[in-house]
Amino acid sequence: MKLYTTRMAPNPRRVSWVMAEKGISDIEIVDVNLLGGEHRQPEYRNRFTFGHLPGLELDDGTCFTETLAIARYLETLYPEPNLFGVDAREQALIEMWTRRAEIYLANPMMMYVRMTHPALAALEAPQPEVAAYNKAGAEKFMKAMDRHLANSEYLTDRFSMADIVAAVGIDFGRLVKYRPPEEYTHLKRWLDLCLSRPAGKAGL
Ligand SMILES: N[C@@H](CCC(=O)N[C@@H](CS)C(=O)NCC(=O)O)C(=O)O
Repeated sequence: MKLYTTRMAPNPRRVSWVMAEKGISDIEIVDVNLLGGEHRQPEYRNRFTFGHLPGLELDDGTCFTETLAIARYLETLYPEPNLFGVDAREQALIEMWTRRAEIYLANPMMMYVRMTHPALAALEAPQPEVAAYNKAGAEKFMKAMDRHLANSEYLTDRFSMADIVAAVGIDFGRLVKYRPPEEYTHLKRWLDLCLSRPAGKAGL
């Protein structure tokens, strides 16, 4: 199995984090030069259809992208520690928070940083108004998260994939020196807790 990935990028970091939580070390790592556009070359695109990182290539030649598809595949192969839920209730709650975190937080944060950081102009021309719109959208979700986290240590009853998606999404903002609004104290407590995990540094 080969993981096509790159350091510092948020989607690859989510998979690196999952691998570190599960102690997975037997997957070959192929470093792809994102800013150099290696993922947009025909060799990569033909393999994965999209020029997206991370991508997983199985030993039988099957290739797929999408962080959550890769993370779920790894969960099946390396079930412990469980990150996606052990019963119907837990699976539903983790799925809900994972989807919320990806749609309303991680994706807008990614667009905000991408439309702001000068080095990322190599991927797409910066557009300040798009950056501002996405930052505001992410912060609206952070406010709701802060309310929820006032009564919950993690997004669900215990640390899960949802926390990885949300924490990586917010922490990607560090690239443009972004910090969540200070009044979101419960969010800060939760973010520090997630980032202090040994696996929290994976992929940086
Ligand atoms: N929905 C995809 C998004 C993957 C994605 O956008 N990855 C970024 C790196 S964080 C990428 O490959 N960008 C390439 C580009 O924009 O050219 C996932 O969850 O894996």
